[in-house]
Amino acid sequence: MPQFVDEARIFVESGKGGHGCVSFRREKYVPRGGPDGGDGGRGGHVVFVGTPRKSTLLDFKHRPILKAQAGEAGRGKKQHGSNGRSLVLEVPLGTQIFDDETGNLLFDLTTPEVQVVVAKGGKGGRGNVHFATSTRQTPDFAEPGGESQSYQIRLELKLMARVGLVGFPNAGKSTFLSRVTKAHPRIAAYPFTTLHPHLGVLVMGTPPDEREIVIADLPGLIEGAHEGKGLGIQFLKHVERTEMLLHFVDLSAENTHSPVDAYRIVRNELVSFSPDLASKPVILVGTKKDAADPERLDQFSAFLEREKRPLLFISSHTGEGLPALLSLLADTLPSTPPSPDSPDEEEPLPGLSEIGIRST
Ligand SMILES: Nc1nc2c(ncn2[C@@H]2O[C@H](COP(=O)(O)OP(=O)(O)OP(=O)(O)O)[C@@H](O)[C@H]2O)c(=O)[nH]1
Ligand SMILES: [Mg+2]
Repeated sequence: MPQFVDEARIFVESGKGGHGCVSFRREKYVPRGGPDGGDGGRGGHVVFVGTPRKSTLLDFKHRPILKAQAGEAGRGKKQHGSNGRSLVLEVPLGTQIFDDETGNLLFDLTTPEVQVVVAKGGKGGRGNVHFATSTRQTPDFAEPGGESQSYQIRLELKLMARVGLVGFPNAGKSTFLSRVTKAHPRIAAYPFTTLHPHLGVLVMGTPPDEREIVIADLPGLIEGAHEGKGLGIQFLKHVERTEMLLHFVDLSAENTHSPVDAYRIVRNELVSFSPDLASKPVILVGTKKDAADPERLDQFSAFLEREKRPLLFISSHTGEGLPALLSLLADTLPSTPPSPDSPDEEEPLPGLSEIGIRST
């Protein structure tokens, strides 16, 4: 499992355009050849593309400066300089690109394989062949290549999942994910087994009505997570884009807290992180039904009834309760994810020039 890095600051620069060439035809028996200086090549762009094949921004930690190739200068005999190679950088789906100086969000890469040009390569300069006129037959100048663009940007990954799993450490989140998806998260009988978020794909229904629902498993939260205790709450940003949360509460005697306390503590941490996140629909799930302490089971049932919530108990070991939970999940989630806030999310946000980072 590659190291999980969800933020990176980098400097990107496109390639300059190649200069246009000043040249004149020189051939035997052609005493006064006209201009034949070719055009310079275009500079390479710096392009980003979101892909589900990547899950971390780790690459960028080691490559903080990224430059595309410059265009080649034009040559005599009307030869065009070659274009600079664009730098196409793959980032995990859900990566946001910010202007690091202003903090403005520039692009949000939420659709697979959509490319955005962050720094546009300079135009190739025109060679002197273009500048001959009836009165100026020997133009001794050509256009210089266009300037490059350079920006200091910040990349921030916010995973794309429709459902997020939250709860105390050891509540059984990863076990559930491994049971209902093909993901293989690490599972162990101690807290903080999961050190960073990871995704699993739940496949529901049968073709042609098959649905894929991406679920994000998070590290456990403890009291004071919003002050940095345990692994802190910084990972909660990865469930900000979800449509709903599954909040898991361990009903076994091993839980150091009563289920209701365990629920309340995690709930407080969610509220401390963001009211928006806390206002998402939540399904409350009692876990480890096979090993549930009867008193705790009763206490939690009474709590759920008071809260007018469905009684949902699962055992990821025996499979009990999983069909009921999955069908509630399917009923709660619309069959197609809501479209993102802005319809042209891959387009630069208003106020930005067509391709560059800043409006000029
Ligand atoms: N008896 C029983 N044990 C379970 C069940 N689900 C999970 N466990 C056990 O509970 C322990 C913790 O499970 P994990 O899935 O790693 O818990 P987690 O919530 O992902 O924990 P963190 O990653 O530390 O936050 C493991 O020893 C699991 O085998 C269950 O349904 N029944
Ligand atoms: Mg885990």
